[in-house]
Amino acid sequence: MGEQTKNSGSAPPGHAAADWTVPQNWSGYTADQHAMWDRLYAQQVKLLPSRVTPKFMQGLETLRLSESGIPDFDELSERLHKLTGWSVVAVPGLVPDDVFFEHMANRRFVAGNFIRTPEQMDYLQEPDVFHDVFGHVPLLANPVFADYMQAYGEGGLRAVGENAIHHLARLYWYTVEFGLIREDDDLKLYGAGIVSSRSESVFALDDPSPNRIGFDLRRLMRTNYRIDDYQQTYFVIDSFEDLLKQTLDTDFAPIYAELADGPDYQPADILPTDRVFTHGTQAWAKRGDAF
Ligand code: HBI
Ligand code: FE
Repeated sequence: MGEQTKNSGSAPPGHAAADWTVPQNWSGYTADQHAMWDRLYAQQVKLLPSRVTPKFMQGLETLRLSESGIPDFDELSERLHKLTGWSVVAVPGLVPDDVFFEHMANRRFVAGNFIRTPEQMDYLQEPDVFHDVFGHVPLLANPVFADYMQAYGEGGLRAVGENAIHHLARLYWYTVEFGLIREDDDLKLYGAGIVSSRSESVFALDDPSPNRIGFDLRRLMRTNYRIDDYQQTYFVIDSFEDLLKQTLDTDFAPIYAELADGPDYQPADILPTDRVFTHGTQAWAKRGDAF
């Protein structure tokens, strides 16, 4: 995921390198852990083909991610590097923001090397190897999305100096993690937090509860998000090209200054200026019982 933030400057755990990476230790996974990957993989590939952008399915295929156990990061990186120059490195869990951005700016995607337990099938807080590799890595095989991720890392490093991570993190959240894309007049999934979740893969696209509104960078960076439940609003991009172009063409420093004065929008707000695809009922958010 990308929701939590760790303070810059905290030290890596003893077994990690200065850049927080650890050996994946692929030979250390048990048969049960490989079987957990296979189970999650089979579940998602049943749901996704009609729902996700075809660019994601292409990435799964060209990277040969499959139902044959947790991928070996070195082999995966070799294939990915040939396509877009990205590689996948292992980390023990969440890393500080500046470390996260530094890796991304250098086309290294940090992935948790552990996998969820059967009790955590549907929800866990720290990003595991299934979320990170199945959810994030396929689109890193797409040249335009790969450039967007690097641009985000570079923007993140600048934001650290400008005390603006809080606002920039919303861009990651509402695109990389929970983004929707419009393709041939249909909405499709591309966010890693959605495509790695069985229930949100359906909810994000088919449920009448959430809002679905057009991507607008300034508006989005004013919008709070939920980390404890499904999103109440999903932002819809027109294309990866447009997302990349807007990110590269925008000077963020003046926007951060403008955003510092508020207002913040709540996750379910709809504004008169919004391009609305779905005006959600918010029935799910209002249901009353716990998630
Ligand atoms: N660390 N391992 C890991 N994975 C993330 O997604 C991550 C992180 N540290 C910080 C972070 N995300 C966020 O600050 C970004 O969402 C902006
Ligand atoms: Fe993530």
